[in-house]
Amino acid sequence: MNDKMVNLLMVGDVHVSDRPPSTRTTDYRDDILKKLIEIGQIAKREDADAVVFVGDIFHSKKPEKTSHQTVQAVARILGSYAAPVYILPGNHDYAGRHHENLNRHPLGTVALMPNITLFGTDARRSVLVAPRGITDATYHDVRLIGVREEDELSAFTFGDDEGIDGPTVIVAHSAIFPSGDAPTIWDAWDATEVREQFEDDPAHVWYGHIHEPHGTYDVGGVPFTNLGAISRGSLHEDAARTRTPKVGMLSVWSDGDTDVTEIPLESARDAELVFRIEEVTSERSEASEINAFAEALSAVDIEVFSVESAVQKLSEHPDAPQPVKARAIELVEEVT
Ligand SMILES: [Mn+2]
Repeated sequence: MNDKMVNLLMVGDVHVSDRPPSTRTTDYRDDILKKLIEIGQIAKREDADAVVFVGDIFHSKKPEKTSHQTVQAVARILGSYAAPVYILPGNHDYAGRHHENLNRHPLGTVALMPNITLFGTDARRSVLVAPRGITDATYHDVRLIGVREEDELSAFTFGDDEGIDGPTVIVAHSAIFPSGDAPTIWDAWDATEVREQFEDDPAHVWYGHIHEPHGTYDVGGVPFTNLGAISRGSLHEDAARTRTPKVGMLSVWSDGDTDVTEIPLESARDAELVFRIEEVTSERSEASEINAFAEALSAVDIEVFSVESAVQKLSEHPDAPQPVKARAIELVEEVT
């Protein structure tokens, strides 16, 4: 039977920040807040059963870098959504492997809003989302299982927990790439490797963390989707100047079929208005020095995909002049 669905409004990396990334104009924070407001309007208009964030709500997990004013603005906007909000914390939202410390970070404060639930944490790995207004027992809730950035591939393995026989959606903040596209320099996963972990097939795999959209693609009968970040933080991203930020409505039918509807954000402004394109071009020579420095560092064994470890290695490096260190740390923080 295929006659009832749960509509999940899926939102990619957000990266709210008081300070704009170096490539962006000063309106960066307000641009993102407008997108978050628009997402609430879309959820209402499309009658979403839930809004699901796939990680990295804030760019900096540090309280001293993310102001109370910004945290409160995010809390107020997400708290005003008519639908329940489920948030998978991303690597920018907490110190790696330490979910118990989320109460020290901006996201822990946002999660105090009564309609917001964190999942994918040690305390709450999965959540059940019910179709709104439906109490008929013949319809099944959809289970969302969170996979975190620091998790191993085996985290994608899941079983039928007792009493749960509705569809399962894997929501991941992970470096997954379509088959054959995974860059070798990163600790990235080929979607085929992820697919091989499943004992029972999930209805869908939806992931964030990679800011460039991969769209929806089939991996051995399981659909995978990444629509990219809703912010455009970096010109390093190939498509940053041309893509329109999108969210996606993931409709999950009770028999496990899914549909994805991509919804472009109308509040997103043209790239020419949000990027400091001319200034950034003139800063390229500075960037190339930093690239040379980063290359030298690659001789050292750095786990490049972990921002924390890379920043720590950079800040401890004896040969780097202070301004270069500071700038390099900024760039590293912008990458993921
Ligand atoms: Mn991330």
